[in-house]
Amino acid sequence: MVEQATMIVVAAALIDDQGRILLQQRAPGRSMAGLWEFPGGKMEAGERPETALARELEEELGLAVAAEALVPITFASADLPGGGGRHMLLLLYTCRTWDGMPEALDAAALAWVHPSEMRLLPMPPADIPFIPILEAVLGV
Ligand code: 9L3
Ligand code: MG
Repeated sequence: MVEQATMIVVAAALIDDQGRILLQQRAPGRSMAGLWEFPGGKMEAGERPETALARELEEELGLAVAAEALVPITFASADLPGGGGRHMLLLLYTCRTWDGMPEALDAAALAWVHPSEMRLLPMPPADIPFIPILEAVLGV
């Protein structure tokens, strides 16, 4: 059996001054198209998680984020889509300060939502366990 490294995915809950969180809708043609996720993506070999997440937020949203603005909150493991028994580890950070206005450079759409509204949007299975944890962080 060939050993494969666990895929590590870093993701951010960007929180605005009204306590809303930014979700992006995965674009058509991608895996899990149409689902609303916390922005982020795969950590590349040799990258620190915060560096990887800042890179993803620049690529996907056009934002400049300082590594110190990324606060690690929790993690979850999930099966990789497509079966095969491979899994990924998803690391969630919060972020309350950034430079720029988020743009959907990679996603089909962006939405600022209150944590309670997240349950109305279809999300990747890996992201759903983060909702009650973010509610606790935000005190709602
Ligand atoms: N994924 C799940 N939830 C997220 C993110 C950013 C990513 N919040 C999953 C989707 C893919 C894998 O992680 O299966 C890699 O993500 P991408 O590189 O396709 O964005
Ligand atoms: Mg991504």
